[in-house]
Amino acid sequence: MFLQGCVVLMLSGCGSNPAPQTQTKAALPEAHVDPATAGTISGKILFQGAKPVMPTIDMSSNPSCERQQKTPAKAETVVVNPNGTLRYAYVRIKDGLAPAHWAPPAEPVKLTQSGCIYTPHVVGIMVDQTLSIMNDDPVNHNVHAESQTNAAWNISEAPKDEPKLRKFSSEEILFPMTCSVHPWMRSWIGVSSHPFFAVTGEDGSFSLAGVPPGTYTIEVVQEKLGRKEGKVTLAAGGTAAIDFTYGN
Ligand SMILES: [Cu+2]
Repeated sequence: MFLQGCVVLMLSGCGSNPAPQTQTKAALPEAHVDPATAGTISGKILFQGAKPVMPTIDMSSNPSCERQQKTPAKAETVVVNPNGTLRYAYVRIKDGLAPAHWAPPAEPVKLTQSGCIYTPHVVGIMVDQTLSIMNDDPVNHNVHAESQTNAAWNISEAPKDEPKLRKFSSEEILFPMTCSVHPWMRSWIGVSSHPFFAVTGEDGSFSLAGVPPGTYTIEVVQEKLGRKEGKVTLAAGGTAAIDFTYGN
């Protein structure tokens, strides 16, 4: 649904794009999707084998964090859903789109620090889209973007502070967002140059809507289990399916 929203926004919002910031972007034509021929690529990220057991996060070094957990929080490094799929897998079109500049949605993507945990655990955002980082906790956090293609940064955020707003100027998939105060805090950020990405949820599925017809390389990135890719061909106005399987 989110992806569909991106495309609709881009189709209607091209006139209000911010000025291109780099020569590369300036040289690219604005993306255009013909709704009459666009289709959907969908699938599931499966996990076979013994489900990994995630350790309980030790927050004893910071009682005010620990007090916020009704039950001890578990790490989210590998989360296998009850239906045998993987949660928090980042899926995207890696290759196959015509070169174009895709304008980001105007609305920010939110990343919240709550109970001394980053939510969501994996964040998908577009190049030049605003990331709004909130601190819902009664403690200081130190938001550290450990990006490599994009310039890394590290900012402190006081309890209930105004959201910190940041953008990323280059595609980069994935990099960790950590907290210098609480070493267990870690989310992963995927910065995409186009809107065709998704993060799997409780059913492990993804759906990339509004995709122009073509042959595409689809990539899955999981923070611990690594990258996988496969090819799909999407007919005009059609649907295409591709599943990926991780496991041990
Ligand atoms: Cu923190």
